Amino acid sequence: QEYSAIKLQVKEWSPEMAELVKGKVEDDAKVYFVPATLRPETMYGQTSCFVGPKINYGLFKLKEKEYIVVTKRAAWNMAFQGHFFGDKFPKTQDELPQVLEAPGSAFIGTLVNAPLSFHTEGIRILPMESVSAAKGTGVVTSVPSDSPDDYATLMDLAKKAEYYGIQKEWAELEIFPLIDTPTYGNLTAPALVKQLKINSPKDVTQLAQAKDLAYMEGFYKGTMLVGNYKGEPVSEAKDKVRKELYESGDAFPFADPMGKVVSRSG
Ligand code: ZZB
Repeated sequence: QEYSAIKLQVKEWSPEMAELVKGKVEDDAKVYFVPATLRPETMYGQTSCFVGPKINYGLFKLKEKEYIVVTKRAAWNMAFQGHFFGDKFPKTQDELPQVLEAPGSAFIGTLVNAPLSFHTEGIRILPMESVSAAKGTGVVTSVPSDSPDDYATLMDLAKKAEYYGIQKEWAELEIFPLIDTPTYGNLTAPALVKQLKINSPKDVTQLAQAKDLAYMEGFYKGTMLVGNYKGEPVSEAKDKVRKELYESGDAFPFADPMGKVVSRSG
């Protein structure tokens, strides 16, 4: 299965990162967080972007004045897929063009611009404990309308904003309906979270079940309510939105050879 790697450009660093990038990244360079998604058709509904607070991330130089934030493991995969440096191929992970390393916690509060999102003012980098360092890019874009994990995490972040060291409003951006489904209406994730009585991101068994149900219902029975393919079945719109994102340069294809094996085990 192919992931789409979406480019979320940094608009304003968290105070901690603003210090760290000084002298390491040119002032006029572009830096992107790069989540991997299987649901490009839901990108209209991005309300935040998650990192694992304890996971280590690198800032890797992609080309002149362009950097990405992903795990080293993902950067290494990207190197094999031809996304870095045309000429000098890294022989080991240590040869990757990493300019700095930081734990996910350092990024919390960073403001990024998410392609296609209705929140054009930008969305925040927020912590999610269940992000896996061994899958995708270690960065996850959050779509609470259609991803039960994202919805449950955002509810928890808003409830315990102080504990997480975030501003409550960052977790409370408006959730717009994107996809209509016969069984769960137009807000599939909140409906499933309620129906399966999910109270927190720690309810992993129910969340795994909710995720499967949301995937199936969305893909086979969903109809787009927004965007250029409004009125079309999700099964047809998905590839069209993906193609659009690739052509605009806002995303690129990304395969995760190992991630695929672990990913459907939940
Ligand atoms: C946006 C999105 C919108 C997603 C949605 C899902 C849904 P899978 O099937 O297990 O491979 N994801 C990606 N990388 C990670 C990671 N390292 N740790 C935790 N979660 C990760 O899952 C792929 C999906 O899991 C990806 O697609 C991403 O979230 C998340 F409406 O991106 B998705 C019903 C799901 N809906």
